[in-house]
Amino acid sequence: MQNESTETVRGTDLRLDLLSCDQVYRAERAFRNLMMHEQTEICLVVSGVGVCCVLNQEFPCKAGDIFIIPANTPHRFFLAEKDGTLAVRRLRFRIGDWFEGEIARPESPRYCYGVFNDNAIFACAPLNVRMREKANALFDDIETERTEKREEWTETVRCDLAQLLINVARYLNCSIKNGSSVSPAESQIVLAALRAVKERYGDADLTLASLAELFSVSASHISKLFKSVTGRFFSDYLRSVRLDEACRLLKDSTLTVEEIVPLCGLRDVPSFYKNFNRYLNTTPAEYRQTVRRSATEAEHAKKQTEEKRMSILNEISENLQKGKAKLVKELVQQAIDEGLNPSEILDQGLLAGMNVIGEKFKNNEVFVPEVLVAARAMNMGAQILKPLLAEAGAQASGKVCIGTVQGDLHDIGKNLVKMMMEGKGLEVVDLGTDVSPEAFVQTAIEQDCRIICCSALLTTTMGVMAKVVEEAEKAGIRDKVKIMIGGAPVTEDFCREIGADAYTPDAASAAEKALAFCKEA
Ligand code: B1M
Repeated sequence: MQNESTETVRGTDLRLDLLSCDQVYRAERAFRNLMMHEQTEICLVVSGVGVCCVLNQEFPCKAGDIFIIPANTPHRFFLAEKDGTLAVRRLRFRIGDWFEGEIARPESPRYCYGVFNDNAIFACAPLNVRMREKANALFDDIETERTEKREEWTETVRCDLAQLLINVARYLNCSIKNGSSVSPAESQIVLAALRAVKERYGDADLTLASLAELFSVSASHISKLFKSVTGRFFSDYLRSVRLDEACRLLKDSTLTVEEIVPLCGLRDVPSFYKNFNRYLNTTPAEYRQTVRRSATEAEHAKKQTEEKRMSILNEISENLQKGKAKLVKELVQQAIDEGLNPSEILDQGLLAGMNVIGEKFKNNEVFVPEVLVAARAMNMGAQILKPLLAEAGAQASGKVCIGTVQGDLHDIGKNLVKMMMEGKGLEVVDLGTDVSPEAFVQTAIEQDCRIICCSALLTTTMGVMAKVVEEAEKAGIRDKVKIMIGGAPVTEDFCREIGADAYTPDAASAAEKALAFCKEA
């Protein structure tokens, strides 16, 4: 992570770049001060064209637009233009509990939800290309930070974000309460005050007066600045941070009130009780009891949900092994209705059951008939999942042919690959099982397929895949058609050895690779 000096430089950079934005406008119902809101969200449109919908208003947006939205808007989302895609990255800030970040999935095909929490768009501005790159890099930093350190934001990132917020707010011409704007030097003072509260809330000597002394300005000046930028009085803010910490300790530790008070920079036990009661409307003991009770209840509910989830997945797996196709179908539907993720139903329910059958088959504990009925149950369950595994809004993006190679009758894996590919919007010509190399190549030529996909489950039939490659070369289509292979005994080394273009271990990665090949074309 960056050190202190990088942080300052980056902050300045952002400020300068913001000053060179091409164009700026404000939404009609813009609020006066970005920092006045408890929760704020910054959304950067990374690519695409669409609209930002907040309540009943729609604001056109395109790559590079930055939206700043205050808290508590119930109905809010970004929507791509028809048939298009829109990627939006968003960050959520809570002034009291700095920068709780969230990144919307940039790969979302149609829209990204935002948690906008008030009743109007605060402001938006199109950024110039340089600033857009900067903002994007900043989001990257935050994302790395979030992934690697989870919720523990480093000071550098906090500073960058605060700088971004303050400068965007200033650039958007958000007048502050007294009508004057805050200079960069003044915003640094506010920043430092915010940091001091975050770092030194436990120090009872931290007061407005001590900060004023530190910056060689009057206490009333800092107080005015702080209120202008954050919308809160410094003393209120400091108290709320201290009380928050006290609440955290009451909840997460066994410390007594007498031990907690000095840790939170609070003056004495009686005034702590008084403030606690005044601002939280309860006593510390009651608070501790209530949060612990709700934590236990939440834990219990979570455990129950997990048990329920596992129980239905186990039921799917067990009934699949027994070949109860109708029941498996019903259970899969029930799992979907209960909100389980389709991929976990596939992996931990259907495929888990199929793996058990495979092991038993190998050990001669079950025989062909049992395996066949299990396979039927697997196929019926997978059919229910098919529309859910398909990506919403996927466009027709290429044609492929698929089959299980000559001599091989296993088709469950091949069918799954086909299903996933269709879900990605690919057109799939299914040649079935026992497909000869000539049939693969002939179909690719006649139907103008971009990819030939071969599946093999027997070590004895893997060799047919090499013949498919040879046949494609012989027919002169090798430079136009990609050959993808897969199936339990197939490996990456084998793929290289026979000169095929790609090996993928499972249906999902096969579909992704195929889509990538089609996009290359
Ligand atoms: Co057979 N069978 N089987 N079988 N069968 C296996 C494969 C076996 C490993 C069982 C064992 O002994 N443990 C073994 C092969 C041993 C070997 O060669 N290494 C075997 C055998 C020996 C046989 C017979 C020879 C048995 C006999 O008759 N004595 C015989 C052969 C028939 C023939 O094909 N000519 C035979 C018959 C059968 C059934 C007909 C009973 C039935 C097939 C029913 C059907 O498919 N409609 C069957 C089954 C079901 C199995 C097992 C139990 C399950 C296979 C399966 O569907 N798995 C299997 C044991 C096992 O694998 N544990 C076994 C679930 C499926 C989703 O996984 O197909 O691997 P899979 O697909 C995966 C990935 O591999 C990948 O994606 C899928 C999921 O993400 N993938 C690709 C697949 N294709 C891909 C293509 C790609 C990319 C990824 O790009 C193009």
